[in-house]
This record gives sequence, C-alpha cells and structure tokens, in this order.
Amino acid sequence: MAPTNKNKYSVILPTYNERRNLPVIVSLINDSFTKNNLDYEIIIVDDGSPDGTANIARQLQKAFPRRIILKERAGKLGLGTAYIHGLQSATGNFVVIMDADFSHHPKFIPEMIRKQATNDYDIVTGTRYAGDGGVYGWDLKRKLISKGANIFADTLLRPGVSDLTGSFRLYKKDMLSDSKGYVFQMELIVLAKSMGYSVGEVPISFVDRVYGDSKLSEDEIGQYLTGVLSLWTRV
Ligand SMILES: Nc1nc2c(ncn2[C@@H]2O[C@H](COP(=O)(O)OP(=O)(O)OP(=O)(O)O)[C@@H](O)[C@H]2O)c(=O)[nH]1
Ligand SMILES: *[C@@H]1O[C@H](CO)[C@@H](O)[C@H](O)[C@H]1NC(C)=O
Ligand SMILES: [Mg+2]
Repeated sequence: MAPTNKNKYSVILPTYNERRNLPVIVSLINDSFTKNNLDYEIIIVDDGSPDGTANIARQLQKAFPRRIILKERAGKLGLGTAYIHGLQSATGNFVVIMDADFSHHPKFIPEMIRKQATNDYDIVTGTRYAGDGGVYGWDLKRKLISKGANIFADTLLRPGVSDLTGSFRLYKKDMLSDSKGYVFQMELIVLAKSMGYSVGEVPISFVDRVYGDSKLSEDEIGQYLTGVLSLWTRV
C-alpha cells in the first residue's frame, strides 16, 4: 500500500478524434491512481471531434462516477489553449498533462508523483531523452527531427532539461496559475527554469499513436524554429 498522500491530481486530456483511444486510456489512468491510493480527476477537453469523442466521454462519465469532467469547445482550437481551458476546471493541487493517443502511458504517472514528492519539485517532466527513455514507432526522419529540435533548443536556451518538446508532465497547480498564458510547452518549461522553479525528470517510453493518423507539417517545423528563437531573446 502506498503511503498516505492527501494530494489531488487533475489529469488534463485534450482530445481530437480519439474515440477509439479514450476508453482504454481513461481506464488505465484510473488503474494507476486507484492502485496507488491517489485521488484524481480527469478533465477531457474535446474540440468538437467529428468522430464523436465527446459522446464516448459522456459514457465514461457514467462508468467512472465523479471522476470525469468534460469540457467541450466548438471547434479545433489547438492544444495550447486546450490545456488552459482544462486548467480552469481543475480542482486538484497538482495537474498532469498527457496525450490521449497512448503515446504517453499512464503507468509512468505514479513514478512522476513519487519523483515530485521526493524533492518537492514544481514540475516533473517525462523525458524521452534520458535514462531508460525512448521513442518507439517513429521512422528515422521523425526521430531525427525530434532529437534535432531538442538539441537545437537546448543549445540555444540551456535550460538543463533533456526533453523540451514533450508534453507528458506533472505540475504544481500554483506554479501554473503564476505562469498562465504560455500556450507553448517549451516556453513554459524554459521560462519556469529561468524563474527558479525546480524541474525533475522521469524517463518515459514514447510510443507512436495507436489509432488515428500522424502528421507533422513543414509549417509546424517553421513555427517551432520561430518559437525557439523568440524565446532565446527573452532568457
Ligand atoms: N482539444 C484538442 N485536442 C487536441 C488538438 N490537437 C491535438 N489534440 C490532442 O492532443 C493530443 C496530442 O495531439 P497529437 O495529434 O497526438 O499530436 P502529436 O503526438 O504531435 O501527433 P501524432 O503524430 O498525430 O500523434 C492528443 O490527445 C490529441 O487528440 C486540438 O486542437 N484540440
Ligand atoms: C478503477 O481501478 C481500480 C483499480 O484497478 C479497479 O478496481 C476499479 O474497478 C476501476 N474502476 C472502474 C470503473 O473500472
Ligand atoms: Mg500523438
């Protein structure tokens, strides 16, 4: 039995066309928290998914009474604002953000919580690029782009965090309210580090999405480079 932990964890799950992934991910999140005697809620932020993800979420609300909050937005407004939208409903003192497509396995959450508790970290981030972390299911091109993106940002910004572009993280909710408005995951962690917040890391294996299509456009790469450079002028 895990030691008593009075904290509550709000898991923010942004979804866009994840009807096939959502039931299993929710069930695994429940397992991870319940088996470790931890209090949690899941905040699903769905952007009007055409595949009916929200209807699945409503069924899950019945299967997991009082655990699931569904926040619906009318259209696809993007991941960054989805986190902020979900955060407004969070009643926990900690916030976990993760993808709903199995790239982020809920089994790592208890380890992130242990890590946070041991050093009282403000942020614990899952890392694909340290320890036993890794990436599975990507072709060489995508691996190189991701790795290159991290090396580029780390060289320019020197935050001392091995995975800047990942989005599997645990935050103290207070520190998120302080830094609200950062829609860019890397921006948040780099600025938090420069403001003296503490960051711990837990190696994770990142698996390519189970159902649904993957896309990485040249637009996104361009936006990323611009983002790193603008951040570089600020830290
Ligand atoms: N609410 C909301 N969720 C989104 C949006 N875009 C992506 N998501 C969700 O955010 C998570 C991460 O998005 P992904 O599309 O998997 O992004 P990715 O991992 O970079 O790309 P893939 O290779 O397609 O997996 C998933 O749970 C998506 O369903 C959006 O505009 N709104
Ligand atoms: C939540 O997880 C616990 C522990 O694995 C399990 O006993 C319980 O049945 C799960 N709840 C639901 C609704 O599946
Ligand atoms: Mg994904």
